[in-house]
Amino acid sequence: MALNAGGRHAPARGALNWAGTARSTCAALVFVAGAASATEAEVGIQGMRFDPPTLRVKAGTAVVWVNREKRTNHSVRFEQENDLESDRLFPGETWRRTFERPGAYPYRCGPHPEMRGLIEVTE
Ligand SMILES: [Cu+2]
Repeated sequence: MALNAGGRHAPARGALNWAGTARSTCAALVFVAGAASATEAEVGIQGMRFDPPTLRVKAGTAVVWVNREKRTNHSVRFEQENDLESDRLFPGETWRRTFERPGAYPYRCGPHPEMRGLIEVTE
């Protein structure tokens, strides 16, 4: 009896497992699709600060700096990478850089070196 019951129920359980797997796969796909639209992250520049000063993103993320000042212009300057620097960002202007490789990317503002920020890129 136990064997019969097991024999009868085993396929049903298998089917449920398959359904369960299919469901999680779907959920994973939805999650990935949601994450895909989030491969952009923003750093505001306001009050002579980068906000947030430290931003952690996944590799492949485009970081967009937005100057939200009323008058002051700034830049985004990576001195440790051949002094890669954005143009001056006037109020309302943006600059974008995509980070493909994991690592730590410190930067500062060209005209205001005391303004510092860090992008941490993870796998
Ligand atoms: Cu500045």
